[in-house]
Amino acid sequence: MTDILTEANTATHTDTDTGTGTGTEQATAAASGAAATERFRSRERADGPAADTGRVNTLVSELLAAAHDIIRRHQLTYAEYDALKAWLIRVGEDGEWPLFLDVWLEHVVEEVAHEDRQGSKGTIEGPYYVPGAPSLPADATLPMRDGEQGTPLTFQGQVTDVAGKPLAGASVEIWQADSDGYYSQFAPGLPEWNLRGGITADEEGRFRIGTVEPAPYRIPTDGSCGRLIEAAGWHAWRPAHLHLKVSAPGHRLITTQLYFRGGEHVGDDIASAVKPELVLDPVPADGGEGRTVTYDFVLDGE
Ligand code: MBD
Ligand code: FE
Repeated sequence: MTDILTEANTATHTDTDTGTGTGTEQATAAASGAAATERFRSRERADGPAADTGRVNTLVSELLAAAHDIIRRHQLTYAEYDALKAWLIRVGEDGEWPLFLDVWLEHVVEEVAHEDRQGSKGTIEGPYYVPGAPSLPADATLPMRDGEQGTPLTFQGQVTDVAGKPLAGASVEIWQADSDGYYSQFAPGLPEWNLRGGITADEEGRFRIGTVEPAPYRIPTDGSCGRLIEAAGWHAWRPAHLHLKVSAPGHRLITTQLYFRGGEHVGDDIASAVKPELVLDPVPADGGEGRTVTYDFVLDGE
């Protein structure tokens, strides 16, 4: 079967495409997919209600009816049906279900889940969060390699409630890609907790985190999501971003991401996860190297 969506893709996400790289091993879609699938299976969601099995009939019936409608309107052929089947099988083999779902569906789930919030905006979590990162004090530097590449960034701010009351001891968890666009635990050659940390804010809810600016993230080109992107003629990029989970007892946890004004793909994120409120404006650091930015978080009450 000639397969428009599953033929081997010769382009790989290698060190040479992205700069200095993570070492001799190459990052592959299947390896990062397998890690993301494992991570998803062992995760527990700390926020939101449990799933309601009473909705399965309605939701799945409507999803299938939408698919039937597309098949009729576009006169789907057997060759296309077979390509779809082969591709769906490959997504599972590559472990890319977490990536596929988080890139193309999660943004709408997040929009629905959080439309009633008054406080800071959230956005999608994506496939690369790992709980249990090293605990850090309110003024700290994220774990990183000696000579970690990338523009140094000081990310600081305060966590308050919707009335502006500081939330003492709030938790600010951060995870991000490095300056080559790789996440620790999902690409080879990186220290386990590189650029991941759990900060406890001070008595006034303030924090100051030393890190480096991440690079934009490219969906692996050698897996099934990459094949889909190529066949559809889309681009494979997410803008550079910091991921955060901000929480305090008695308040709703926010999962969010922050982007950099003027950065590549801030205007056309493949994961549709940019909101205007989430774009940072860093300024050159006072008398130091790199840049500084202040961003405050407002948490809704429970
Ligand atoms: C990412 O880094 C990410 O944040 C999302 C949502 C999807 C793929 C890669
Ligand atoms: Fe990300």
